[in-house]
Amino acid sequence: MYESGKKKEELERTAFRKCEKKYKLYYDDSIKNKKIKIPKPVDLTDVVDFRSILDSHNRNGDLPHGVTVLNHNFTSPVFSLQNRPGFYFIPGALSVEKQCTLIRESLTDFPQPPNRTNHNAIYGPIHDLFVAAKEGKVLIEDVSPISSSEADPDFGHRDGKGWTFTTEKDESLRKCKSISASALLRKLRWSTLGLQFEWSKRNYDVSLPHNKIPEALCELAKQLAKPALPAGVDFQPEAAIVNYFGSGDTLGGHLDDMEADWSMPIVSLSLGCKAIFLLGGKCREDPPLAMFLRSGDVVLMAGEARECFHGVPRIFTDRENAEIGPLEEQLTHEDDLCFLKYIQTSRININIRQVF
Ligand SMILES: O=C(O)CCC(=O)C(=O)O
Repeated sequence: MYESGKKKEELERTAFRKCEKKYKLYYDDSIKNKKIKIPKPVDLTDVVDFRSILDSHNRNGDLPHGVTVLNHNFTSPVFSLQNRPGFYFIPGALSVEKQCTLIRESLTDFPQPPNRTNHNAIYGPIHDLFVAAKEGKVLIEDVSPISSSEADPDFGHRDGKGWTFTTEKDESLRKCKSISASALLRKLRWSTLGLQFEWSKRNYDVSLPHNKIPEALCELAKQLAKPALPAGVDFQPEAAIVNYFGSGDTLGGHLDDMEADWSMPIVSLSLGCKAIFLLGGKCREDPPLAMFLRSGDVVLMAGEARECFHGVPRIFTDRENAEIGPLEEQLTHEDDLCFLKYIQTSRININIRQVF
């Protein structure tokens, strides 16, 4: 998924990298007070906005040059780009209720073992991270050696030690390595569902323990994939990557090329704060097209579009630009406030794939 091999200096000079730098979050260092961080202004006039394309299409049937619309039975039209065959954008494809359900699941169920997360390599599998963060728990290193019969097969590198959550403010714990659950939640960058992706090998490791993709997500992805498929061909969701973005987080330009059949789409769902997505060409030298991704938008990449570099150089976490009003109106129940607090400054992307 992440291209290696190319020298850093070569990558820095490409059109894709230049565009990433254009939109990336930089702070204004002319501000004297170091505690106040003001984002540097960025010119967004070249960023394609499919929501406003949708509005004007609904009003008077207008479409900008190079954009076409497919007749599909979704509540929202499906847009495609003449110069990027296989790329589809469905603005507002997910209802606000569905978005909220997926946000809750992405924070509670999806990172549960045997699904792996970026934390596995250091801490091993972590159960109930979101609940632990809500309860103010702390993950501490348990230095008592564990026997091989107790060892969890999913545990990465743990050198005979384990990590456990505690609420105790015991003096003796001061000597242990520890990290708060809320810090871990902020540092959660990805979790994998279904067949587990092994980042170090850049491939799916079918021998790793895994559960099937949850039924509701599987059905949703199958429905959403339809515009990218010929009639009668079905999409079989086998794996998904959930990406979690906080302020300043980016996803560098890459190709998703570890799946066997590139005619099958990647179904990519956006939740939470607005982002900029870059869709490049088949090489990094091709200037990418920048577009906004908002909560509820869905992108499909199939066929030729699977060969196009893409990435996320920016998410907007400030009130004015995040555009999460509908989520704020929906997540008002007391039980939902912790999800609201998280998503007010975060973005979640779920991308679903057929592997074989
Ligand atoms: O966050 C996004 O919208 C894109 C995610 C992506 O490109 C990936 O995980 O491969």
